[in-house]
Amino acid sequence: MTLLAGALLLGACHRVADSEPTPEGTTSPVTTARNDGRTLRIFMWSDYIDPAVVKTFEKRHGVKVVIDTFESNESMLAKLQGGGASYDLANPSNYVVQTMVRARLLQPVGKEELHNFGNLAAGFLNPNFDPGNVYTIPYQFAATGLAYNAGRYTPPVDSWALIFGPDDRVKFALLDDPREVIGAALKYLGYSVNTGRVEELREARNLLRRTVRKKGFESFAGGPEIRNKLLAAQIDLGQIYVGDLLQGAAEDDRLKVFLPREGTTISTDTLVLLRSSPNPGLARTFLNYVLNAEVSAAISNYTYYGNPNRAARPLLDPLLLTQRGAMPTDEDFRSGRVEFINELPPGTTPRIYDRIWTDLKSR
Ligand code: N2P
Repeated sequence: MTLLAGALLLGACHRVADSEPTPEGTTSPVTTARNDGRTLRIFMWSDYIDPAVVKTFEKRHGVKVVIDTFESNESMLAKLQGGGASYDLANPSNYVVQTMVRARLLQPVGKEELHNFGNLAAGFLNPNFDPGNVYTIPYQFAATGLAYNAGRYTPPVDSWALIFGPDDRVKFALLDDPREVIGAALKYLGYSVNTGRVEELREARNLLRRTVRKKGFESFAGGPEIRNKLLAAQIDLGQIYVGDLLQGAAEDDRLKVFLPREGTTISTDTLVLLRSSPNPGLARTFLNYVLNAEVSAAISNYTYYGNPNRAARPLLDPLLLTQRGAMPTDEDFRSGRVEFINELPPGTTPRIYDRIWTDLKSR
């Protein structure tokens, strides 16, 4: 219930009727849509699905699923807007969904056709970034934390100061993700991760400039890459999406993660149907499949990400339900300590964020 109550603070509104989850493909038809092609192409965050679940889908439907991965929303958007890639489904975070709608990249998911849509927890339905769930289904989520390998280094405090403070000995990596990096600096300074105030953004930019000039700054990297650097004890600290770290902790229990005391970011990652999808029928069959309780639970039990599926909850690994990074508490949300990244209003603000990022990456 913790997760649900927290998620309700998202600005979600209405409740769907409680109904029994419909098992996919066994006792009921998967979807009324026809399957138009034999290959489904998905553009997804890396390490974000259980390969066994993909294999089962391929076998059951006699199709091939090709998954290409990305490490940030911005790189995903650049590839999709560049054209040329013919994906059926993509996996944007909440805060770029409206950008994709405006760019006419999406078509409705057709939730009426998805028998398993009713499995979703009410707190995740009808979100402010997609009223009525026209274009998105919630897939997974997690907060972003700071991680370390206790075999190499134990942080003296649970604070972003380890990275942004004056100490120059700690070796660290940051996510190659503009909203996460700028968001972390803003949180450290006591500001909102969605601020449009020029003075606050200038302060964050100056802090980040000093930070990437530190001797200890190792690199900008994707989540799984940071996990691997921690596993190999190449860095002391890494900013990381919590699920990516927990995947590593399952392998080596010296890997630890915490949510810094000044607060941190969270986002919901969604699945969307691209307007240019060559196989919208097969894509909807897949959407319905991942909404199945067993399938959804298998995905989160493999990836260690937070799960928005109410019917899947009893099947989740208990570890997931107690991990604060994967499942922030009500108090984390209420206090603003864990803050959702929202889309910035079109205009000058997104350009300021872009400029800060370009400036940092060119240093
Ligand atoms: C998976 C990262 C997903 C979290 N590697 C991004 N919000």
